[in-house]
Amino acid sequence: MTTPVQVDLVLPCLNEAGALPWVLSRLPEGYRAIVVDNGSTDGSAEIAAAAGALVVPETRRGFGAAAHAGLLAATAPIVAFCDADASMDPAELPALVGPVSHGTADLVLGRRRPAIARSWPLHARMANSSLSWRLRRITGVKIHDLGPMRAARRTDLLNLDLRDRRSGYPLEMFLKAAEANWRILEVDTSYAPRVGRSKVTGTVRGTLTAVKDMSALLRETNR
Ligand SMILES: Nc1nc2c(ncn2[C@@H]2O[C@H](COP(=O)(O)OP(=O)(O)O)[C@@H](O)[C@H]2O)c(=O)[nH]1
Ligand SMILES: [Mg+2]
Repeated sequence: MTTPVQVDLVLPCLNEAGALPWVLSRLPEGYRAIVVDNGSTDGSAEIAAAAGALVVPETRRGFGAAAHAGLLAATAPIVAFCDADASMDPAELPALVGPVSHGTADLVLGRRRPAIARSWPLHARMANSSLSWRLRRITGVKIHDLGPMRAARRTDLLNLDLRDRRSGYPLEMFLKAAEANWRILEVDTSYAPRVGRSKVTGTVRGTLTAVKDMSALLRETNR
């Protein structure tokens, strides 16, 4: 008998053919991969489908557009998110999902702990640490990293009514969850150098877009 799907794992994917086979081989039992593809040209969608993932095509570009399309396609009680670049290991997800399924947390974030310095470009690490400091001050939630690996109940996430469709999506999720007094927990996760080229914070353009999207959201919070 096959285990019913307990966790849908949303993997936004833009040209991650080199990373997908390993990423998709690391899912724990009872987890289903939802790969959201924005017209990758390297065969990512075919690789994901061949590995048994549910492939969701999304026409609108952007990390948030992909992450949200995955959430809408999910049906499991718990939804997790993870990069599809092999920088983080889906085998570590139970540490994030556990507190949600046991009802002791509403949102669990993976705090990235780089195995080696090269995992995380200095500018991205500095931007993230100053952002985390601001977020601790604004919300009182003790976070040290706005990491992309996370888990929460599907219906809770849908109720947040997230609007950002670019790089502000993870921040909007955190801010709205804090506003709604969710119990937010941070757990350590390992962080390795990604396979292939970064689409967001590994490039100057991607980082500037992320900072712009996130600053707009922080201004909206009015504090
Ligand atoms: N579908 C889709 N996925 C994206 C897009 N931008 C980034 N991603 C994926 O989102 C994840 C995070 O992006 P990544 O390049 O790793 O950003 P970084 O971790 O900041 O370097 C990766 O799995 C990317 O393939 C996009 O516009 N569409
Ligand atoms: Mg990444």
